[in-house]
Amino acid sequence: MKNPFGSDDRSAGLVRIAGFVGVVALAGVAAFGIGRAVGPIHNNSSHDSHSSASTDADMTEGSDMQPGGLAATQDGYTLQLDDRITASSAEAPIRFRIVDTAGAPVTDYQTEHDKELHLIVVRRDLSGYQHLHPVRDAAGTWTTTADLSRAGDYKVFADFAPTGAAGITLGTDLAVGGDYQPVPLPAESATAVVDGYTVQMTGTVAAGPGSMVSFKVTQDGTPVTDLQPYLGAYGHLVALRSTDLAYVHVHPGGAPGDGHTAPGPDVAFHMTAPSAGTYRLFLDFKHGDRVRTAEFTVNVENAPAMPGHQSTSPAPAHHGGH
Ligand SMILES: [Cu+2]
Repeated sequence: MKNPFGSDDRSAGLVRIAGFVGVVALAGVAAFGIGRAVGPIHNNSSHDSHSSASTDADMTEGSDMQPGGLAATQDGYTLQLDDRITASSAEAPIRFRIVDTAGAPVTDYQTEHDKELHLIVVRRDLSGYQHLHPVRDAAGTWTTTADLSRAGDYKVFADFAPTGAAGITLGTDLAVGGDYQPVPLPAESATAVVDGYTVQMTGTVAAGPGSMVSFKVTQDGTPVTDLQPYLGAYGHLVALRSTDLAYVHVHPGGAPGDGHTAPGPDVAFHMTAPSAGTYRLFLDFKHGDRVRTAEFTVNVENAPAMPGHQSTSPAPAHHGGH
């Protein structure tokens, strides 16, 4: 690890994310209720029906902020691992299926970011992040290998969209036998170093509507302007909440070939945080024909108290764009 003894020193932080948690809670409850009724929680068409819960149109963008990955079964789909316990190995096999309510493996998927399914494997202490692309057979069984050389409890996320359904992220547990020595989360930082690249994060994310965050990639002090497309973008970002590994959806801010998105040095994303707390961000980018992952610890702060509520802390200067 880059910083195995990293403290949780919030004063070191450069990145502050303000969120309107109060309003988010209202919008979230409405979105969740509707989502249960019609199926997918990512149903964007549910926006209008709860807009009265908010005084700001931006706040109604909330259904997409419902975090995924917290359940192995959701919206009628189940992530089924063949083996929930495995021996440590640098090339540990992982086999799984996505099954429907009848137990039948799903074999029809939509392509998202160039792939039918994205598999994220990470240890519970948020170390050892891996973004994998398993291969599916005709019967619907997915296979890949992961580096599970270190013992511990792992979380496996499958991010996919069945044909005719909304995107969904299922999460399940995978135990790797041996002596588990969890490492503390590295301290908050807007700068990450990986493979000789330095990546600087800028931007403030509001919890409700989402905001743009940007990452500048430099190599030996020189901005990298020839990033290679990876998964249909110049970067792929996953954010996980440290308390429960909630999987936060992040969308690229532009695509290669769209006429205005440059191949670096800056890569932008639209991101939301579902609550205050500490998050780990994993940015995959491709350069020199290799995919590299820059990791950031970000502390998301609570929004100022809503009108009518008491607060003892001074109001932050920044109100998430208002
Ligand atoms: Cu992927």
